[in-house]
Amino acid sequence: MTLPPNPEALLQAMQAIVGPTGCLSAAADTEPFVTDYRRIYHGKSPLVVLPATTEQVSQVMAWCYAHDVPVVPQGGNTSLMGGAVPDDSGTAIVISLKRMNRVLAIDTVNDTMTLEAGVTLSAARAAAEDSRRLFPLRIGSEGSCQIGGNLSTNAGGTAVLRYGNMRDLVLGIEVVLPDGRIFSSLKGLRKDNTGYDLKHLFVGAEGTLGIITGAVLKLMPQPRATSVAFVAVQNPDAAVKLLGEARALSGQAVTAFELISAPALDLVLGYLGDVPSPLEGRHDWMVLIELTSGTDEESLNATLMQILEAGLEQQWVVDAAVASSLADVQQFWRIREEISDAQTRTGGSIKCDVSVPLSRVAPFIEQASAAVLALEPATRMVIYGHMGDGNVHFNPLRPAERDAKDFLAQWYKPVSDLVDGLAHAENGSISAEHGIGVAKRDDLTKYKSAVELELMWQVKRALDPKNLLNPGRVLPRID
Ligand code: 2HG
Ligand code: ZN
Repeated sequence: MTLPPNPEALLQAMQAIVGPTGCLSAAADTEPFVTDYRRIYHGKSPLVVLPATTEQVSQVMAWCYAHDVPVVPQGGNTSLMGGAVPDDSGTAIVISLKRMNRVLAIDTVNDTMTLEAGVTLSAARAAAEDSRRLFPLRIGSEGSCQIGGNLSTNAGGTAVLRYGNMRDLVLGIEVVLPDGRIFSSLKGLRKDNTGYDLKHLFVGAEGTLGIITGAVLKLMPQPRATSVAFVAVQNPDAAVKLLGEARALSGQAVTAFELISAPALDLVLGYLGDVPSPLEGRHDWMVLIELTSGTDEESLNATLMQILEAGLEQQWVVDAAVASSLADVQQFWRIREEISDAQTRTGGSIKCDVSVPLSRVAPFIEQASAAVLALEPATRMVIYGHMGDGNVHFNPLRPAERDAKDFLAQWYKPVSDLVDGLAHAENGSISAEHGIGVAKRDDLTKYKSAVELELMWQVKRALDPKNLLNPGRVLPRID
C-alpha cells in the first residue's frame, strides 16, 4: 500500500518547481479539484499543483516518480465518470493544467492550431474563429473543459457525425511520461507513416499513460451557411430513415442529428422555465437536425425543406419547426445542450452512454425501454443523444414522486447492467463517448476479452511501471 507522502517534503519540493502560487494545499482551495462537477465523486489530496510549463510538469513527474507519489492529471474537471478526481486515500496529488492556457500558433496555410493542454475548448474554438477557421469539436461543457482533457477522453459531442471525435482532429501531441520524460511530437502533418503512431496511445487513455501538455489540432473551413430544424418523428426507426434521406439529399452537409425523447424534452423545458417548445403539441420523439455548408443560406434552406418534405411524404416526419433566425438556432441548441444539466439538477438519473450500429438503434431503444419499464413502469425514459453516430444517452430517470437516492440504490446497477448487456449484444459499446474513469472500470471485465485486458495492462506497465498515473482508473484488476 502506498503511504501518503510526507506533506512538508512534498510541498517544499513542488514549490521549488512551480513556485508558491502554483501549489494549493488548504482544504478550501483543493476542494474544487477533488470533487467532480456533478458532486458524485469526492476524493482527498494533500496538494494540487498547477504547473505553468511542460518543463515544470516534467520536473513534478520526475519527483513523484522518484518518491512513489501517485498523480491525478486534471483538465476542466467535467468528466462524468469520476476519471479526473483522486480517490479518498489522500495519497495522490492533482496536477491541474489550467495555467497552461496559451494558444501558441495558428497556421492558416497548413490549417493547424498549436496549443497548450489547458486551453478551454471554447477558447480554442474562438481562436480558430478569429483566424476565420473552424475547430469543430462541440460539447456542452466547452466553457470549462480543456483540450488536454478532450484528448485524454477522446471527446465526441454533437458534430462527430461530420468531423469525427477528438482522435480524428489531432495531428500532433506533447506528453509528459510518468517518469518525467517528455515525448514531444508537435507536428502538423497529415501524413506520417514512420512506425507506430504513438500519439493515439495517449488519446482516450484518460491520463493513465502520460499527461498531455500540448497538441496540434486540425482546423476546418468555416461553414458559410447553417440550417437547423427541430423535427417531430414517428419513432426512432423513422428518425434513422430520415437521416439516411438527409444524407442522400445533402451529402456531407448533415453536421448534427440529435435524437430527443418526450420525457427528455419535458425535463429540460421544465428546467429552463422560460423557453417554449419549438413544436406545437407533445410528440414522443424528436430530432434536432443541423446542416452546414460552404454554399449560400438559401440553397441550404431549400435542401433542408426537401429533406423535411420527403420525410413528411414517407410519414417519418410528423411536424417540424425550421429555425428562421440565429436566435432560433441558439434556442434549439440550448434545449438540446441543457438536457444533461437538467438531469443533474433533478437527480436520480441512471446514465448509460451506449453506442450500437445505426441499423440497430431503433430495436435497441425499443428493447431496452421495454425492459426498464417492466421493472419500474413510471420511470421517465430520458433518451437522447448523437443518433447519427449510433450514440444513445439512455438515461432512465426516477419517477417524479420517488426519492433519487432510493431509486438509484434500487436500480442503478440492475438497470445499467441490463442496458449495457443489450448494447453489447448488438455489437455495441458500453461507453460510447464518456470514457471509463472509475464508474465503468469494473464492467470492462465483462465486456472486453481477456486478450484486450491483458494488452491494456501490458501497455500500462510498459509506460507506467509503478502504476502512479491516475491509478485505479480505466483498467480493472485482472488476476
Ligand atoms: C451530452 O450529449 C453529453 O449532452 C452528456 O454527452 C450526456 O449527461 C449525459 O448523459
Ligand atoms: Zn453526448
